[in-house]
Amino acid sequence: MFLFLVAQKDGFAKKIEFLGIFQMKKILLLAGLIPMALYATVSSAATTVSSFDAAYTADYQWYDKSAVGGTASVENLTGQGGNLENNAPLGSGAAKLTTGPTENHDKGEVGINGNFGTVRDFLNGGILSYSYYKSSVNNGSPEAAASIKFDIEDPNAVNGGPATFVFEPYWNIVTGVSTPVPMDTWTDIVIDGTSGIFWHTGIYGEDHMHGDPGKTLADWVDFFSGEDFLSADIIGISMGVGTWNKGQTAYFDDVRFSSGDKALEYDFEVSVVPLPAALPLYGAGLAVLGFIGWRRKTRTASEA
Ligand SMILES: [Ca+2]
Repeated sequence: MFLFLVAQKDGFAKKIEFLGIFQMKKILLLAGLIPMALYATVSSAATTVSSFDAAYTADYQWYDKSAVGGTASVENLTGQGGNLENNAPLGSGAAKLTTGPTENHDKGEVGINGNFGTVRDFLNGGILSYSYYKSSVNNGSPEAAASIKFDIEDPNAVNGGPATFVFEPYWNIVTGVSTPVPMDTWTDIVIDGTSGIFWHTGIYGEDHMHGDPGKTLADWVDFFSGEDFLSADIIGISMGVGTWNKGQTAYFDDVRFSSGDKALEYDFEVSVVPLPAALPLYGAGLAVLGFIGWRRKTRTASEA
């Protein structure tokens, strides 16, 4: 009888132990799957940008190029309401550029340096795109919104730059006609070699255009026919508002560039869920395991 009881108790303990191991595996599996799922939702083809470096550190690394009273930040749109939050183009965050209320020299700007191929590459099927949102709050200029810019350099020309070629939404709603930018709504921009006009800051002896409407890159190739603009290198991409755009709150997101063998997409989001942040989930799993172990001990003790 005593031996039987001991055998039965052992059997019971083994059953509990088996359940314990089974549950432990299930819990660890769950604890492992949850952060993996979180990680998967924030991992896509897009590169997530969660902050701007204070200065250039490396190619393809976004950095702050703001001047004077301009600011650049990555914002969480959750809780902001309206189209800003509810029609956000990619994820729940976006980049934000601001200028102060009084000074024309304020500029909010961020950018990346790198090797983006030649103008020829871009004219041969390249695409540049982004989404922008112009806030009506403190709006000091109906035409201002986040602009997109190429830095272009022709190292083989005497006056080959670098120069900045600037695409501004207000020149491109009706091409070449200054048009107020829609406010409090997200707008998608898609530019290729023959659509989208850019003004430039001076190249090949041409003067800084100071915001005159400009031309498509294909038309600039024709305009600079005495130069080898097709072979010029695209060495930077920037997003900016200002100068001469007071009181702006300009958001942008989902910046894409594809040309030649380059295919870049940037999603501006306050935070990626990093794996260390998932550790509390593992901790919770371990706590449950501890509880099972405690219960097993308690129940085994009560059987004794
Ligand atoms: Ca985003």
